[in-house]
Amino acid sequence: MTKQPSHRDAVTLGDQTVQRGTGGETHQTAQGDVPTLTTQLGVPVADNQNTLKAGTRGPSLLEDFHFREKIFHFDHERIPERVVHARGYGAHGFFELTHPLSDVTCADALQRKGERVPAFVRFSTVAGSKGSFDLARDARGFAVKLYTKQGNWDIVGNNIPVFFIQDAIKFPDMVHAVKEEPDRAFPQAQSAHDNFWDFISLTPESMNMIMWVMSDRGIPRSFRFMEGFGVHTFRLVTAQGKATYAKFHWKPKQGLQSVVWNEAVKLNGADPDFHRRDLWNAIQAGQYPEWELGVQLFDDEFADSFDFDILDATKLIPEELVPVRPVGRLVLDRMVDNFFAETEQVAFCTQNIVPGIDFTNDPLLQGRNFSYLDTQLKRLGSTNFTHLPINAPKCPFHTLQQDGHMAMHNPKGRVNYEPNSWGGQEGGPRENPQTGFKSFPAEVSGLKERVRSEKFADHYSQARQFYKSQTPTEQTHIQQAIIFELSKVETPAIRARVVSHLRTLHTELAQAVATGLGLKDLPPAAPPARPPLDLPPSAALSIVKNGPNSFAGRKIGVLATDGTDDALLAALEEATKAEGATLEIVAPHIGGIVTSTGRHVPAGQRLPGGPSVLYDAVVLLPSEQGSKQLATDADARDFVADAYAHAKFIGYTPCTAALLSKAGLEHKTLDDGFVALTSPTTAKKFVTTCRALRFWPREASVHAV
Ligand code: HDD
Repeated sequence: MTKQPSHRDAVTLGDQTVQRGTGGETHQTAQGDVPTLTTQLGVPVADNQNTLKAGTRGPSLLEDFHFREKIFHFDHERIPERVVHARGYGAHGFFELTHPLSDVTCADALQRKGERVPAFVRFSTVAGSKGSFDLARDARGFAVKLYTKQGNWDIVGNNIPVFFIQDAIKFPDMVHAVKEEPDRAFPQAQSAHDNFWDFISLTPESMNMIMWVMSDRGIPRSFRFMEGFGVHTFRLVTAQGKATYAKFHWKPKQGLQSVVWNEAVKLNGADPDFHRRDLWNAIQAGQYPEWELGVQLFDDEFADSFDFDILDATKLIPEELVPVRPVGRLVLDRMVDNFFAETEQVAFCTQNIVPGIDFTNDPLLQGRNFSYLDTQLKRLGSTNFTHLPINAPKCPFHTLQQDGHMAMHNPKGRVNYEPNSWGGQEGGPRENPQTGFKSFPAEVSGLKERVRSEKFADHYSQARQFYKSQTPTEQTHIQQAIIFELSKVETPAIRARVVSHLRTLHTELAQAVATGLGLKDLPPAAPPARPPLDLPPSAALSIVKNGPNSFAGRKIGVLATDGTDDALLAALEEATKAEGATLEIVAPHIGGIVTSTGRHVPAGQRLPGGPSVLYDAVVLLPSEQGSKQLATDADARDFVADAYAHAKFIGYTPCTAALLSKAGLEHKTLDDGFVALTSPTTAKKFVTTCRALRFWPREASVHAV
């Protein structure tokens, strides 16, 4: 057989010199600093483009070990996604103690002011699968792993301080109900369907959580702008064995912020990765997000006097009753090197606690302590998942556990059992009654039975309190969210059953929802197991009341064209930077624009790919000529109309009248959410105005347009 001539030669493509392979494809070969590709076992690879064949057009040969290894490994790339919280995004950082808690706990990480421990945090949605979109209406996971000197401590929380159910035995039902329906496999990442609301309508203990998820907490603007909560009551324990109850809070230094529902719907199309991209961009830009860890501390006396059971995870303790005491700061300053190795393989377990921290008898927490360890085995495939670098402790550790799939640390030497009589170093690690973990010796008594405490029976009071604590804008959002969701429910009886619960919870809310659903008669109120209390509002429960006092970390979208006023743009750039915010040019072409002074400014987005939902505020800054062109462009019209409808602050120049009018807005009727940019000094005023984040007074009129 004659050998075919080789087509391998060097060609220049753009700014790169590359090899051309026998199929005409281009690729680089190892030279200089470029390392040689190898098999898993280090054998150098000569050709990564062609399988080994018998003859140029001949059959592929089984002998090709490089091909077989490559495909074999590829075939096994996927591991089961998490049964809940499948879609998530993680980052590294540290926890720094600012206010030691040595008076209430011997936990090593909480002793010395200024001391830092490494941290890894994974944020997530709950219901959607791994590839679902970020702006689902859902709770968000907020799972923190602290690599302390006494072992790993996981606080596996959410951005909502309460939960749907009181007992872990109901978790599979609750999750089945919210996930896609099993026959049709939809809807994906949405609670707006019959099964979910059917379950909810039969589970009144979920009412408090429902208020939270239907509020704007269910559609956060970014992971950086949401709170985190440990949810359960835990125990802090001193070396002397004194215990104090504790609830954990993470408060974002960046302030709270959410989007509106219509924006969320559009964001999911415009950028399904909106939240993960936001975290990535912020950390890469050195804008490290930060949260303050706080604790609510209380004793048995408070627990006994409190209206609810502190073991009931569907209830919170208002901050007005027990203030949040600051403890430290969590800073995320490094993205992962590899998503799979770290974010996908990180294994959080509620059972991961350290000396000085302990569980309580919360029946949800007790059940979780089984579930997480179990699920990691299924997901990661081996009891040795703790050997993965992301899961391994960063302090010394010595176990006598051995073997199993993928064992990377086995005991050294002869001794793998205890007690043994070898003594000293040779005898291996031994238990340590002084420093070892000791469970708080809580007294236990009672009959063995499947029951729930009477004190768990009030399901409406805190839900009502939450609703009452919101601003009118936020209350409207809750009403609209429930109307939206129930309008997707096909079974009228389910809708009516939910409204019955709402009626027990808050009559006006029930009435608004009933009207929105077109229900002729308000269904009777659901009979409560315990008459609801009328609790006072709590300001800490509202997002709007806890916004930032700065526009830092937010993003302005500037709609610009060739000829855009350079002085105004430069002033905006400066004011934005001074505020710690970012600015992105949205232009007719991705190549960017040339301003009035001939300066070339690159574009961040081409207009059709850069709708205003991607930004916290927008500026309309085209030239006069550009403005005329944009006035004929549907994407430009939507850019303006959406920014207006989503109550965003809008900066504009006089020449944009035609564009505004296409979006249904006239100069003379513009509200206070618009700032005219007439001189460079007004640019600063615009950015300062944006600190309020949204111009909420506009919202009521938006629906009337
Ligand atoms: Fe859970 C994952 C938070 C109740 C069973 N849960 C998971 C994650 C978070 C939470 C943040 C993702 C962790 C990560 O990023 O890897 N879960 C909560 C909160 C709850 C809660 C705040 C109530 C207070 N969970 C809960 C119950 C059970 C589970 C009652 C079971 C009885 N959760 C799991 C799980 C998951 C999980 C099946 C799926 C993937 C994983 O654990 O690692 O074990």
